[in-house]
Amino acid sequence: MGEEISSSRLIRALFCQSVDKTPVWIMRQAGRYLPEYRTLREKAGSFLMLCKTPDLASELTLQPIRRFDLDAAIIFSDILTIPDAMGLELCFEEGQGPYFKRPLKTLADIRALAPPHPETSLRYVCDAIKTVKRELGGTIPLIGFSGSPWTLACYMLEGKGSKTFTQIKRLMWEAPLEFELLITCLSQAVADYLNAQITAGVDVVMVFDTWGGILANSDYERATAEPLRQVLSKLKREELRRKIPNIIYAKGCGDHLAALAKMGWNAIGLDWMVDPSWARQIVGEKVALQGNLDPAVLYCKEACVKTEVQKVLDAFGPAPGYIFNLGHGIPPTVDPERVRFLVDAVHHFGVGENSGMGL
Ligand code: 1CP
Repeated sequence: MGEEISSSRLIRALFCQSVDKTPVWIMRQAGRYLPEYRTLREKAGSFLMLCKTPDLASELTLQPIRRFDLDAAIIFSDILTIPDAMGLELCFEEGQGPYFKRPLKTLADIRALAPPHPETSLRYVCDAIKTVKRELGGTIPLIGFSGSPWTLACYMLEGKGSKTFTQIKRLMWEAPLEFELLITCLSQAVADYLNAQITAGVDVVMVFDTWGGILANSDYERATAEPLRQVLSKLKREELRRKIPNIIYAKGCGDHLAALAKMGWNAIGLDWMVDPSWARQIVGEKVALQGNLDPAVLYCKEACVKTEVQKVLDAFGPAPGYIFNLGHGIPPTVDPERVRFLVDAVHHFGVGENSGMGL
């Protein structure tokens, strides 16, 4: 079983080895665009109930795998589970995004924080991982994930989503000591959480630095680059002789690709604003790249999806070390049939023998 996973397309591509076909998976591949997700969410009553019930989280992880010929599963959860386990109390209300009942309001709130114990307060994620691994039976790899320390801190100060996240920036500039305390605590929390997911059985770990791109160039190093380095230095790279590759998704961070490559991530996830051949030049041949189709393409007719997929494949080229994905998560109103077309088009037009699907 371990052998099969280590020779899967995704794992081989993450280690920059050759593959029979370009691997493809999709950020947020489980979610609202799938009718079977909406049905289960309605039955469960809330998003959090889905995350915290291992059988439901496992079922949701597998839904897109049953429908499409995907090369990886990603555990159904959310990046906001760490702050929830730290006592901020994650809530979801219909028609609203996620928010925290108790966001960090004072410097004393920050000083009182401690990294959670993933084996207890995030045990539901580890249990869901074990169930999914059993269900997958060694067919395709399972990806575990966390938000980056900076991205988590953005939500913890603001209490909810934002375009500007001014609260965390104020803290960073006005109270550098407490900022440092918060980021250091989160770096430990992220590393512990990912290591617990590795112990539970994930084959790959991915860190989402969704908000690294809102930082001024001069703040990037201390706010997100150094914490990411801390996480990476604590991250297990092997578990029971299985090598566990890692991916950093760095939205809006095209300017920092050289720094990210130098940190030692196995792969970097790119958004659609980055030119693939330029990115390849910057990161060299030893770092895999993942991405970066504009998610909006999925609203187009099939012929157009096909053209845009081919453009992305051509831009990354045939060299080993490439995984097809969108540049960000799939929007909730996309037609699942477009996703099927996309996945099959990647396998058809990517590297390897064409499978004759009549595209
Ligand atoms: O039914 C619903 O209304 C919930 C929608 C939903 C889903 C399906 C949310 C709320 N999270 C998720 C699952 C989720 N989130 C996954 C599942 C695995 C997968 O199939 O990929 C993953 C990997 C995430 C990661 C996540 N959550 C990120 C990082 C990636 C990214 O998209 O940038 C972020 C920033 C979040 C926070 C979050 N959770 C949910 C929403 C709507 C948001 C964004 C909030 C905001 O910024 O306004």
